Amino acid sequence: MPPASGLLSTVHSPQDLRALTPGQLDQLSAEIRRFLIENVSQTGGHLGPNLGVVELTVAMHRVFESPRDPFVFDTGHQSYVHKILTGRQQRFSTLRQRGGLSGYPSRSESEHDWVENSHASTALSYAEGLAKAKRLQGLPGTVVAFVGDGSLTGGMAWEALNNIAASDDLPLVILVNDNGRSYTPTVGGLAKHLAALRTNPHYEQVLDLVRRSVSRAPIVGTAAYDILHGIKSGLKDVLAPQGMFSDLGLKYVGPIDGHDTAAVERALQQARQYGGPVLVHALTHKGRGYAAAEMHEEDHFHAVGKINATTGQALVAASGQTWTDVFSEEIVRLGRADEKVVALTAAMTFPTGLHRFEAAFPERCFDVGIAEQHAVTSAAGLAMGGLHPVIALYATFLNRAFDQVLLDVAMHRCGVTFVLDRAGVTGPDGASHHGMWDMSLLQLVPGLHLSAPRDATRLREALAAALKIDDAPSAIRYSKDAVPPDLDAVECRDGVDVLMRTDEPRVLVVGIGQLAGTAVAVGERLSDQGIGVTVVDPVWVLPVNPALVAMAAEHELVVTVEDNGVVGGCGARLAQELRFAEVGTPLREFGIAQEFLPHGSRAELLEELGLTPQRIARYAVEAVLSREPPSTDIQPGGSAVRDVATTPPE
Ligand SMILES: Cc1ncc(C[n+]2csc(CCOP(=O)(O)OP(=O)(O)O)c2C)c(N)n1
Repeated sequence: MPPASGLLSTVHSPQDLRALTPGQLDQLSAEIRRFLIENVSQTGGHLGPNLGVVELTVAMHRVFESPRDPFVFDTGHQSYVHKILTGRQQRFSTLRQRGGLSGYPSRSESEHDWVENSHASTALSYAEGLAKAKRLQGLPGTVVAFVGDGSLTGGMAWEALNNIAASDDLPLVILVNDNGRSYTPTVGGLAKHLAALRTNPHYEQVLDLVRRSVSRAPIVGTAAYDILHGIKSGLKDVLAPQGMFSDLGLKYVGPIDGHDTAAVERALQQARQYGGPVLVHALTHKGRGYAAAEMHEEDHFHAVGKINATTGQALVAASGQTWTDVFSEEIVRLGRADEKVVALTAAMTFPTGLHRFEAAFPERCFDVGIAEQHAVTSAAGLAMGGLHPVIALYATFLNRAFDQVLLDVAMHRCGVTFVLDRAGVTGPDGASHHGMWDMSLLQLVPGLHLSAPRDATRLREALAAALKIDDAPSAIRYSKDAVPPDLDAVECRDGVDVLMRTDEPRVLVVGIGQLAGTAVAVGERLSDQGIGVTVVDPVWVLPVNPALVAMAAEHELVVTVEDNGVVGGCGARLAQELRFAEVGTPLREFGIAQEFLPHGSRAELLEELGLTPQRIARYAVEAVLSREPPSTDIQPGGSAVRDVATTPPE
C-alpha cells in the first residue's frame, strides 16, 4: 500500500505540525488527501467525510494539545486524518482489517482517541462530561467535540446542548462540521437554517467581514469573543443559524470556511481563549478534492468499498442480490397494493433500500434525521392515526430506541413493522456496528412478532404477513451477507419449516435466518456420521411456536444456531420455553459470544466464533455419543486470520 511521501512523511505527531508555514500547510493538506484516496481506495472506508475534514483536523491539532485537550469525534467515521496525524500513517493500509487499524477512533490504538462508539450524536454528551470532570478537578485543558450537521439532528445532541448552554464556565469547544449532508442531504429545521446561510447571497461578504475582523481581534479571553459577538449581532438577519444557537444561550463563532486552515485556526483560538463553551461553525464539502466523490450524487462517497483510485469506480462487482435489494423492491410492491403503508428512515434512505419507496411514494416516506427514538414513537403516532408504518433501520441502531419500541409501540398495541438490516456479524465496522443485540432486546417486548427469514421468498412472505399485523409490533431482521438461494422446506409442521429430515432423528437443529443454511450443513454432517437429525427453521421466532417445543421433546438434543448474541437470544428463549413445558431435552445454543466483537471480515469472525458447520456438528456428534457435554473450544478470540476487508462501511 502506498506509504506517505513529502511533507506528510515528516509528520509523526501533532507537534510536527506546529512549525509549518501556511504554504506548507496547504501542501500538507493536498498530500493528506492523496494519501487518503490511495489508501482508502484499497481498503474501503469513509472516504468522502474524511476528505472534507482535512483542514479542520490539521487546525485542531495545531491549536489544541491532544491528548491533554481531548478530541471527541461524533460517530468517529471522520477520524482518519486525526489517525494519520497522531502516529498511525504507517499502519493506515491495514484500516478495517482484522488486527489492523479500526475505522473509528480506538482507545487501544492511541492515547489521542477517547471515544470509540460509532453510534451518532453522542460527542457533545461525552465532551460535556469530560469538561465537567476537568472543571471539578481543576485540570488544565479544553475538550473539543467534533460534530457533523447530520449528527446534530440526533436528540442526544440537543439534550447535551441544553446542558452545555447552562454551564458557562465549561472548557468546551464544539466544532460543527457542516457539509450539509448525512449520507444524503441533512433534513429538518436545523438543516434548513444552515442551508439558508449557505445559499445567502451575502454569505461571501459576511465570511470576508468575519475573517478580517477575527484576525484583527485581540487574542484575549472574553474581549475577543465580544468582538466576534458584536459582529454577529450586527449581522443577525443574515446569519440565521447563530440566532438559534445564541437563543439557546451558546456562544457562537462563524460561519467560517472549513477549508481555510488559517481561518479555522483563528476561530478555534478565539474559542479556546474564551474559557466557556463556544460553538464554532465551519462549512465544508464532503469528498473535497476528489472529483469522483464530489460528483457522486448519492452520498459523495460517504462510504466506499474498494475502488479504482483514479475513476472512483467500484473494483469488486456486487456479489449476488442483497437482502436490502429484496426488501427495497418488495416494499414498493406492497406499498402500491396498500396505501396505508408508510416508511421511515433515520437518515439512511439508500443504505436501507428505501430510496425506491421514496421515489414511488414521496409523500409516504419520511427521513427523520439520525433520530431513531423519534422515528419509533412517530411511527406509533402514524399507526394510531390509521397507517401502517415500516421503519427501516440497521439492527444495531434499534438499541437506541428500545424504550420506544417497548412502551410507545408495543404497550399501545401499535401495528408498526421494524425492518432490521445488517443484523448479526457485520464485519469491518467493528464492535458498535455488529447487529448482535436486536433479537435479545426484542425477546423482552410483549406481543411482538419476530421473523428472521432464511431466503428471499421467506423475506417477501414475512413482510406481507407483518403488514397485516395491526395490533402489535412486528420485526424482520436480515444479514449484510448476500441472500442465499431459496431453501424450500420438505414439510411445514404447524408453521415450523422442516428443512431436512432423516430416519430415527436424535438431534434437532434449529437454524435462524441467515444461518439456516449452516444448520442444514450441520444436519448433513450428522447424517454422514450416522446420527439421525431434523433441521428446522421456525420462520417466526416470536411468539415461540408450541410445535417447536413439541418437536424438541421428540429428540435427544436440540442445537440452535443464530447470528445474534447468545445471551437472551432465540436459543436461550427456546431453552426457557422447554423448561416451562417441562421438556427435558438438553439444548445447546450457538451464537455470537456476548462480547464486543472486533472488526474483521464476516467470514473471519464467524470462524473465530465457531459459527461454522464443522464446529457445531463436532459438538453435536460428541454430545450425543457421550451423552455428556464435551469441552469445546468454540469461544471467540485466538489468532487473527489476515484477509482484506472489501465490504463498504456503513
Ligand atoms: C445512531 C446512528 N444512526 C445512524 C448512523 C449511521 N450514520 C453514520 S454516519 C451518518 C451520517 C453522519 O452525518 P454527519 O454527522 O453530518 O457527518 P458527515 O459524514 O457528513 O461528515 C449516519 C446516518 C449512526 N452511525 N448512528
